[in-house]
Amino acid sequence: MSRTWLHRWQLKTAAGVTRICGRLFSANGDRYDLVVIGGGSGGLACAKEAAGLGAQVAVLDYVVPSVQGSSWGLGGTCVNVGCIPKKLMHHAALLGEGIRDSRSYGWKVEEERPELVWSQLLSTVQGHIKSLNWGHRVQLKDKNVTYLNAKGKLLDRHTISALNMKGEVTEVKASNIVLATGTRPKIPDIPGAAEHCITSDDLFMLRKPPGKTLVVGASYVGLECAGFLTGLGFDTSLLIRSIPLRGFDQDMARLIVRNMERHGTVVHHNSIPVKVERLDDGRLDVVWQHTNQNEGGLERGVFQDVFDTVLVATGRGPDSKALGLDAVSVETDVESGKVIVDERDETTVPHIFCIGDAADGRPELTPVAIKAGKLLSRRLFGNSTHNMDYNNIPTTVFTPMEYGCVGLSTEKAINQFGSENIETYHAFYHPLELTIPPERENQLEDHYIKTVCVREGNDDRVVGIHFLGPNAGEVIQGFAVAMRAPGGLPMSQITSTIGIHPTNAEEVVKLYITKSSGRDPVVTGC
Ligand code: FAD
Ligand code: NA7
Repeated sequence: MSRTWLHRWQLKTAAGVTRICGRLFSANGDRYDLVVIGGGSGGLACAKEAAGLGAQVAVLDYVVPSVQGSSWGLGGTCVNVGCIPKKLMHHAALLGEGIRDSRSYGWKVEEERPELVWSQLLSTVQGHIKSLNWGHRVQLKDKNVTYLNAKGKLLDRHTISALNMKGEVTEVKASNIVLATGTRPKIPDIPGAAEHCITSDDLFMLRKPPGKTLVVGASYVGLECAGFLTGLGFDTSLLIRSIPLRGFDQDMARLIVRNMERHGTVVHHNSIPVKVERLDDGRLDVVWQHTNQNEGGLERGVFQDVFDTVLVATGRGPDSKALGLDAVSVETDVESGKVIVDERDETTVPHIFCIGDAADGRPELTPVAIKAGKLLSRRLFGNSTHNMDYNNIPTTVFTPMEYGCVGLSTEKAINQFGSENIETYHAFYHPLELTIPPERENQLEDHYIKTVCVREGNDDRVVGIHFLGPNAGEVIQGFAVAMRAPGGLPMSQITSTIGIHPTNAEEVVKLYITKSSGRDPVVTGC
């Protein structure tokens, strides 16, 4: 531990257990300039930036094992059980499908469908994660950030208790505290769910192949997992309670689900799980119910099937109670449990801040947490007044047919500007590379693009861009830059741009059919 001192003493707890206690001091005295609780995307970025600006910094990171016992190293959700393993598995699924497609391009591939060796995929994914865990530790060391693998809890407005795996408690004093503790999966309150179901915290380290899998929940996490499991060759079903991708543009969400069905995922709409039981052979017997009781099924809309794995992706939430927020009067939202913050990311208590997924009302995305963390440190230690701009944040859903978007959904645009002021430019298009393999034919017509615009004088101002197709994230990233132009992005700016041919991104600059014209938006050819 660099440039820190640990003074230790022993305490008898109420239970009579002896605990090693101590106080951790920074090099400059009895307080750190900054203590960050949570070593994920936001916390690490914030800590490193502050240290680079000369602050004395400590980071506490601790992973409470999942209900099924999964645990991981430094780096938080994104690195260990989020973006990174998800994207690698999505890519593995695309590669498998690419091998199949390659036959149409002249490659001699004997198998109808190449076989996945799950253990090899797992070791590749986990190997990469371990290298990232190590990289984060090295970066903290290089920047003289003190790292404690310990669970943080606020004792007072400037004191944190840090409990490590051995049960030892250290007290750490800080002038500023940043909460960057993220969220964890919620498990539905139905019989058998906690005992037998896994979450995304377990999926990426499953020792056995998941086999026939039921995914419960239609957030992006649920859809992405169901999508890549299908692509990897597992028999996969999905339960959707109400609408898919709540909060996203619903035209796009419907097309994504239609495409997933054509791609092979069995989708049960308007369905909720009722119970999960383990059979003698280890498989899981699941009963679910149609929310419309008049549907068919066993009786009054009740259905049943047996699965090897049940993955619940039914939302995420923070563990605010464990942080001791009540003791220091940091306010949280009653419903979400997330920490209430102002535009400077400050909580209801001065000098205590919250960034990333644990903060109320913030988009739950890694680059958002990272940028917020860096900007906060620059305000605290670099004389900056620059706040995070939470508008026009692009994102991508990595379903088999990817969906990238930036700006407003149609629903939000109508809500904000009124339907009479909205114009939409749209097109169904066929990605050239997918028109060749016959296996892709039934999915071709799902590729769709739209720009949502506000009518302004002679031009339309773009307030949302939505792209369904290959490499959607790569396509949308550039358009997101354009959306941030001062004064906004006129539609004429997009349509006057020359396309790059032949690409899928050029279909955005070729948009010309408006929804109000009522014309068929199917475009073909060059
Ligand atoms: P986290 O990264 O969750 O880090 C919080 C850390 O704090 C964790 O290590 C936690 O164990 C630790 N902690 C919690 N409490 C304490 C405590 N009391 N003491 C010490 N440590 C504590 N985002 C994208 O941008 N792109 C994607 O493609 C994407 N895919 C995702 C896929 C999945 C399956 C999931 C679940 C998420 C995905 N996300 C994606 C979201 C992204 O992972 C999060 O937005 C991001 O990790 C949030 O960063 P954070 O710093 O707020 O929290
Ligand atoms: P969300 O967005 O909170 O979604 C959770 C999903 O799980 C959603 O489809 C829910 O259906 C569904 N759900 C929740 N409880 C149940 C039960 N009991 N049974 C069946 N289905 C259920 O998920 P995330 O937390 O993963 O997403 C985090 C953020 O990502 C989110 O805030 C967005 O900004 C993007 P519902 O729609 O409620 O009917």
